[in-house]
Amino acid sequence: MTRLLLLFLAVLNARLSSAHGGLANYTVGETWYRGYDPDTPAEEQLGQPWMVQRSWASIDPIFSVTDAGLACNNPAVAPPSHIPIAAGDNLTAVYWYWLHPVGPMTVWLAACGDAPDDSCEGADVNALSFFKVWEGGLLDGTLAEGNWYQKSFQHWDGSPDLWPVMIPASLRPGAYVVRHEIMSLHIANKPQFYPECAHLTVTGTGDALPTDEKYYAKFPGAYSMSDPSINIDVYSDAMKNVTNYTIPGPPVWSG
Ligand SMILES: *[C@@H]1O[C@H](CO)[C@@H](O)[C@H](O)[C@H]1NC(C)=O
Ligand SMILES: *[C@@H]1O[C@H](CO)[C@@H](O)[C@H](O)[C@H]1NC(C)=O
Ligand SMILES: *[C@@H]1O[C@H](CO)[C@@H](O)[C@H](O)[C@H]1NC(C)=O
Ligand SMILES: *[C@@H]1O[C@H](CO)[C@@H](O)[C@H](O)[C@H]1NC(C)=O
Ligand SMILES: [Cu+2]
Repeated sequence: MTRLLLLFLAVLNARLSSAHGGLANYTVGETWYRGYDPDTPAEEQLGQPWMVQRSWASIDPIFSVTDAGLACNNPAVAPPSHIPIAAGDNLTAVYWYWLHPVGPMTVWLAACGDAPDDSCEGADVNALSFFKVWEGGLLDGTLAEGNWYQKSFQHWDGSPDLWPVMIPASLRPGAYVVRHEIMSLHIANKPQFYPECAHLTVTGTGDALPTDEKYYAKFPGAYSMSDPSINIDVYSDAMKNVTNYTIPGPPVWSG
């Protein structure tokens, strides 16, 4: 009895923890870039010449808006390589599965230096100034039952969940940290944050960066539990029929 119960609990626990997830790979056109895999030993991945993503130790969410891992997850060990991409091209984030339906998804960039040959390897991601280049929230319907981008990007047929986002065409060339974040709000007043970061070398002929301070944010720092879009119970009577959702953080800079 006890053994069976323990076995059952172990299986249940594996199921529940696999309900979380993260950003596994990136694609640019037909080219795939391998991300960090928390199920593979760290020593087989950290420092490998092909690695383009900051490391993340587990698929579990971050629960606190003041966690240092809100920037680029934990422990966010810097990779040696950068993904080359032209401004104006799409970077696609690949998730092998995603199960949570409620909450916004955002993509951010932070410049690591001014020269095109600069690297993000030495960057302190908690000190970088990130600006948001894309966001997807409630597309239609209600907070509780509506069609969030987070719901619409999921596939249930075993094919990967793809999240394509354009790098602004006018962006100044250089090295950038790209930060993808899924915020899951399916548990009342207990937001879950799933950030992952990679390093980019952006090429192009543009010279733009946001000039207005209102576009910039740091992690932690960008979010607060006093934000009604973060500390929210979407299933409460007061909220469940609401059909608008204000995505937290600064406005999107589109170049
Ligand atoms: C995707 O990333 C995983 C690790 O997260 C890796 O095992 C796999 O080889 C990658 N796929 C491709 C096509 O690069
Ligand atoms: C490129 O990304 C944009 C979102 O920024 C998306 O609307 C568009 O469908 C993507 N294009 C391709 C070819 O995936
Ligand atoms: C929410 O909408 C449902 C269906 O229209 C309705 O039955 C319910 O009374 C509404 N709840 C509130 C709090 O407005
Ligand atoms: C919906 O819009 C109203 C009016 O702008 C705003 O006060 C409220 O916070 C919004 N609701 C959500 C959940 O973002
Ligand atoms: Cu989860």
